[in-house]
Amino acid sequence: MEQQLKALREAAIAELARVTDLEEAHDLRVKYLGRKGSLTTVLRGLGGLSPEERPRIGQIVNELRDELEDQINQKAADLKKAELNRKIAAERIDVTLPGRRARLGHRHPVTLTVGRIKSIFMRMGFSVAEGSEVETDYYNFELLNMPPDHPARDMQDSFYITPEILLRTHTSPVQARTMQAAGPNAPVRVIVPGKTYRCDYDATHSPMFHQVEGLVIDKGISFADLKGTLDLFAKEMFGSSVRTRFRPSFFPFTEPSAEVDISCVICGGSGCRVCKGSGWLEILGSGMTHPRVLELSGYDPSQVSGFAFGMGVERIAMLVYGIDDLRLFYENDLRFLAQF
Ligand code: 2U9
Repeated sequence: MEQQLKALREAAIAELARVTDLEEAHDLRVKYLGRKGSLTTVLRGLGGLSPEERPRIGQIVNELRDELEDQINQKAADLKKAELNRKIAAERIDVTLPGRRARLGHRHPVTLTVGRIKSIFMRMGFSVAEGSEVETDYYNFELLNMPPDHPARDMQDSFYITPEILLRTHTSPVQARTMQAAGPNAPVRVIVPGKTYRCDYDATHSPMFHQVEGLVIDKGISFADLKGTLDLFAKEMFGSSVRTRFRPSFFPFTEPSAEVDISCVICGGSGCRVCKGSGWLEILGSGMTHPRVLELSGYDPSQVSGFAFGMGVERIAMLVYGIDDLRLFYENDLRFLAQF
């Protein structure tokens, strides 16, 4: 029995010397010390020994178990330590590596377009005004010659907060407020960029979109001023070779009113897919400020006259950059946005 234990000890120690990883150490522990392990089996066999021999052999078995347990634990600890050292060595930080550069963001194409529009009008002497995106029905509709039940209100399905308060459907309330603040008959030359809201969503409409509107009021302002200003704007925005065309139209706040087209930026006017063969692209709406609108904000239409215009910024940006779906502006896909 003693011989058998000695051989078992030597075999275990020799095997332990060959162990190279934690898994092998675990297997070895199971093989010798586990419930069905070699040493446990010997321990069970003690019952067959004589009562004199049993304590002595029992002690040897216990000592051997403790010894093997210690040695396997030691080996496992050594292996763990070696593994950790290996990891630390591999993860060594190279302090000489250049730092990772933070990617610089840039302006959104709609912001870029608002910026260009503003700068063109500012060079013509316009000032810039901004206002609230939440407005009263009075400023958004009534002061612009659209009393309750006016059919023009239906064209712009609005987001109402209460029956009196809504998200502005155009930036026009800011012009009305500008006129009131300037005082009766004081000259105004202002553009108003900003977010506007209408219940609409497809490839060319978004429930939130941007407008730039403008208003000029002074003594003797005529349709010629309107044409000259907007023709110059079109040439600055789309290139000096574009031509403009003024088509009769209707808005409740201007009379007469005109849609402004530019010669197609793609084909130059000969007709293509973008201009649907017409050679023209609509870029904005305009007109002479309606006498009633002047009156409603405290001006005297016998003393002063004015013109006004309004454009959708997304539409202008689509024409400038050649984009065919307005929804791209709001999907926040960097593959799209990084191109501007
Ligand atoms: C005041 C007086 C007049 C603003 C104007 C337009 C013509 C116009 C549309 C263009 C496409 C809106 O973005 S769009 O959907 N706008 O055509 N807007 S004149 O006229 C005013 C504004 C305020 C006191």
